[in-house]
Amino acid sequence: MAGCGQTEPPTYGHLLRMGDLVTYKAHRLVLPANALAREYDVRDISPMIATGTVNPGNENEPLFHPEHGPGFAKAHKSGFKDWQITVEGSVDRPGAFSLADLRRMPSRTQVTRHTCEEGWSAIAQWTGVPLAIVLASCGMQPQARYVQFWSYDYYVDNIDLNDAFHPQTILAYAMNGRELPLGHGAPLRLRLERQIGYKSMKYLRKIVVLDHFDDPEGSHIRSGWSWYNGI
Ligand SMILES: Nc1nc2c(c(=O)[nH]1)N[C@H]1C(S)=C(S)[C@@H](COP(=O)(O)O)O[C@H]1N2
Ligand SMILES: [Mo]
Repeated sequence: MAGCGQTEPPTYGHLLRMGDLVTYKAHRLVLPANALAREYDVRDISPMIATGTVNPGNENEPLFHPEHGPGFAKAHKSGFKDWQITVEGSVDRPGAFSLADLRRMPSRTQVTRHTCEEGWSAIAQWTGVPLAIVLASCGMQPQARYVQFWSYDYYVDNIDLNDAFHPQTILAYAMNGRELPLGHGAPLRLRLERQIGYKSMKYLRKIVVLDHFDDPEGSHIRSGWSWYNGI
């Protein structure tokens, strides 16, 4: 299941996109599939600002999604009691998980450095369930190649299976030992420690397992961001 054959980012035949492909191939060649990003001590935790969307329920946010923003605001108001994340696509058992469901699953805690493309970085402790465990519990189908994430704001992105099954790739519900704060992606965010900050999506709503690369409206790479941005 976690065989993780190489899957290449799309280049659309663009010269600049070829750079993505080269970085991707170099990383995949040089780093063992499970090479860990550096982990720090809790004493290294630093202040971290919340950036990008800080409340997807606020209609004044640039990435506010008219269809999903109001639902987020409602869920936030009730303390995410009825919130669920759905998992669908190429899995034997599509399903939905509440926060309680996710907290009952095995967890991983890691102190890691977040690096934003804007040039700042910060160290924080993240706790959550490894994505691999959630995917396995849904029965990944053998033809699956990508895992796509949808947020409550206008944000959709995907990763390959090498990253999806990496031990430090977690669905985080806690930060620095407390519930994930609103600004940092409550109630659930991705932590993808071997890529740059914008790949760690906040405010997760839906996970779709894909056989083929899908680059929908609102994805980063459509607006010119690298699909693979390893650090
Ligand atoms: N849904 C969503 N996820 C997101 C963003 C966003 O605007 N919306 N911003 C990204 C960027 S560019 C960074 S640097 C980090 C910021 O995480 P933080 O707010 O916890 O510091 O989240 C990433 N994930
Ligand atoms: Mo960022």
